[in-house]
Amino acid sequence: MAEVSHTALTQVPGGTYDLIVLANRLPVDHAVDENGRPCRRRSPGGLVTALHPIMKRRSGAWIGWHGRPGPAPAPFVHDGIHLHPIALTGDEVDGYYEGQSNGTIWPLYHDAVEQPQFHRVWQDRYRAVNRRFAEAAARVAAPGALVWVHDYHLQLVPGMLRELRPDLRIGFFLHIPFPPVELFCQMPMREEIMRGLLGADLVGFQHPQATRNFRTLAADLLGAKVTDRGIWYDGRDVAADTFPISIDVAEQQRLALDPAVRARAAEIRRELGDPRTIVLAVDRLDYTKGIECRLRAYEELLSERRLDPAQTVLVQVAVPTRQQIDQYQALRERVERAVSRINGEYAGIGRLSVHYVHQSFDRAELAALYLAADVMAVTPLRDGMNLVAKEYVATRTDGTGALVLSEFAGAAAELEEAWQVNPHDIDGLKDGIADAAEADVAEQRRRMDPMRAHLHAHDVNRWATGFMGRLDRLSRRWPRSAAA
Ligand code: ADQ
Repeated sequence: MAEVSHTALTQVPGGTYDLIVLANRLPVDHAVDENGRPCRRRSPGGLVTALHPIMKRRSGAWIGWHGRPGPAPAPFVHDGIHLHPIALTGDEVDGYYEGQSNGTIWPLYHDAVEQPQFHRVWQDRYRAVNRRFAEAAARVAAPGALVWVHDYHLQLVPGMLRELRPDLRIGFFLHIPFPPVELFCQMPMREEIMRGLLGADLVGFQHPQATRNFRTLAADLLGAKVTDRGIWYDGRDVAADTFPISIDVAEQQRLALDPAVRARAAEIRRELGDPRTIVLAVDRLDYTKGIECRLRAYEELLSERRLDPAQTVLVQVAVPTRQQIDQYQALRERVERAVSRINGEYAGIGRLSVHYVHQSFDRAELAALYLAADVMAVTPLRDGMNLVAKEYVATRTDGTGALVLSEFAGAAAELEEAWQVNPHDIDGLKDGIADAAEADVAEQRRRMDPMRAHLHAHDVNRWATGFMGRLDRLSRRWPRSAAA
């Protein structure tokens, strides 16, 4: 990605922004320029791509952590967006980010596939950091501004911000699943989190089941009145609805048609020894992504010769993530042991059965991998959406390729023609992968074409404008004179 310059703001225009995004991280990463000097680059994520044009057009502000413990840099402008960094101490990174966000909420909201940990000191730091975000937004928002809060790190912010600035229109979007009552109710902060979310005017989820869970919890836990129109709580109406996130389909397609990317895809196939079947998996190295079940299924398929060990390669890209957290270190060890066991048993000299890559790639290399793969295995145990599945489909411009997709990924509600599997059922998972590997081109296209058409009609721009348009339209229920 091209580096974009940034300039420090000499005067921060406090209280003037009409549009504010709050997310745990700012949309820039620390990097090094061609002269070896530190610089900042726009992060590659889909959220940034989706919001960037709107933020630029409306001169919006983005509030988030800059990614390192210690004091925050002064606000600055980067690529047309006003960035307001939030400072976190080392203890807050431990308690709010690695603790309450990723040690409690992340596993709990993903079906507790790993045991959530509950610690009061984590909860205190989560509250303190959420308050800091809310106060920062309250300081810089113009009267009646639209504020969009993102994800599980900041669930208390809507309620806190509403108390500080009742004039604002507040939206919240959860990128991960929202759990059923039985699981959510384990959380010591359960009422507080529900009240925090219900501080928003509009709460958005990836999947209809998450929206249903939220509405049920609002009634059961807080006694809110839930009707077809919305949720009536604390004298206000709150809308809750489903807004499945998507990808930049045009950009993905542009990459797929780039001759350099196509040449690289052919080269990858050659480098892998031109096997008959390349199975690809691309995930953050996270216990929710179902990597171990997938390796088990693949190993059994080789052992039973349903996949020919001499003619099949699995490329498992596992992006490093949350490496300070014990559960992630333990997962890495287990995955790497399984990969060496499979290679020890089925690889030959100069021929691996599993290529395991614990690295981050740029978009072009990832697109080349998608083009090279005959079968894409996206088999998380639970996932809010899963953009990798959508990226694979959008990249296959000629309608070939086969997507094996977990029914527990949010994307399964839209990509219905994929080979859908239950990743906990190893026999079913094996059948899905084996069938996908055997499908002829006609069968591949029969499934790919409708999925590709769906993505064209539902790209990330539609997601962002759909959510913001809905929030924009919601009538302002609070007088502007109440502004701070
Ligand atoms: P994630 O859990 O991070 O996101 P996902 O939706 O798959 O999961 O997004 C991963 C992104 O990282 C994709 O755009 C992918 O291309 C990229 N990526 C993967 N491997 C990479 C690599 N080796 N190098 C560089 N980039 C790589 C959370 C939720 C999801 C939800 C998203 C968006 O957990 O369910 O879909 O947010 O809402």
